[in-house]
Amino acid sequence: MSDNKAIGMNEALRLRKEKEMRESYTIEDVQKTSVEVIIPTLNEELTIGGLIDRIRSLDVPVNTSILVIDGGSTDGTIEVCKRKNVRLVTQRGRGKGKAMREAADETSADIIVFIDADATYPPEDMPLLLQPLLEHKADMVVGSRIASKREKGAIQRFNVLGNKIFNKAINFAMGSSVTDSLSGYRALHTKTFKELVLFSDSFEIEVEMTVEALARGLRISEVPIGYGVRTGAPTKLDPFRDGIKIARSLLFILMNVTPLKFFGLIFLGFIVVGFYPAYFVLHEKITVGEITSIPAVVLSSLLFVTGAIALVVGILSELVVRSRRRLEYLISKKLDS
Ligand SMILES: Nc1nc2c(ncn2[C@@H]2O[C@H](COP(=O)(O)OP(=O)(O)O)[C@@H](O)[C@H]2O)c(=O)[nH]1
Ligand SMILES: [Mg+2]
Repeated sequence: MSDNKAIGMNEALRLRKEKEMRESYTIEDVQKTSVEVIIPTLNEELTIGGLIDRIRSLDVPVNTSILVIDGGSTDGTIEVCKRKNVRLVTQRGRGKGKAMREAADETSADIIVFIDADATYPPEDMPLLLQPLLEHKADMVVGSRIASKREKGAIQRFNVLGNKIFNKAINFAMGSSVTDSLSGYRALHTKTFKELVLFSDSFEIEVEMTVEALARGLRISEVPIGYGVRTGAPTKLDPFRDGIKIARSLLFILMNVTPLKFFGLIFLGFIVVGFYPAYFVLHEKITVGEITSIPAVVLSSLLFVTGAIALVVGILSELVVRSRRRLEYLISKKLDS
């Protein structure tokens, strides 16, 4: 994150806060910590009951409660939740991302853990997610479905490829090293979640959370978790339709967060392509002595000019983003003092 001075300032603020928290950190604090396990559901009657039981039988030193946020299930999901006597909220809007944002407004717990209702993420791994948070070693902990702990076939090949491309794009833009930007198994303080500016309604919420957290200089810690094959109802994620939606959102998010890199790449693209007709024109001038290929002159000029415009847009956007972050930093400092 060396490319951003504003993040440097956030970093300083974060380090100060972290030091203060570490000094006051005790086992009693951990025991007093409340955790809300938020489960977004849409027609998961076959798996939700078992998942609730598994969460309830966890042995963790914190006060754990469960909140199911339902997207309008038409199967027996609601009945199962009622039978299990679990807190159930029906979301107002549509989509998993919207459900997660609405659920966060419903909880008064200190920490939120998001987990899918399809029981593909093992709740037994939850202590791994909570530990770095409780020890103040991370601001967001993500369960990463690395190959070694993943059941064979749990993620389709196409989705693995998509995940890799998104991780690479994020890591290039943010200078990070995330390995599973699409994971839905995440833990963070409720306050932190509410500070993230999230607009995603659907499955883009995960990449948005990752980039937003990185842009704010928050520490993302990834812990390897198991990941099972979906055995209940079919997935709600359409790899093509949702993949395109995620890619589109990621492009816009990165454009908003690191505009100079984003438009800088477009600039480079135009310049590299523009060199070809420019070379042609130069070669003609040197060998023939005069330029006859006017289309090549026009084409290379257009490409260079378009590239230059992209660069100017990138520089201006970067200035806007940096001053916005500075303002955010000043406001948060004011609110803290
Ligand atoms: N509340 C709510 N939950 C949803 C919605 N769409 C999907 N889910 C739930 O979100 C979780 C992740 O969805 P899933 O289909 O497993 O996606 P995948 O894990 O990416 O294949 C599951 O528990 C779904 O039941 C929705 O529109 N609203
Ligand atoms: Mg799932």
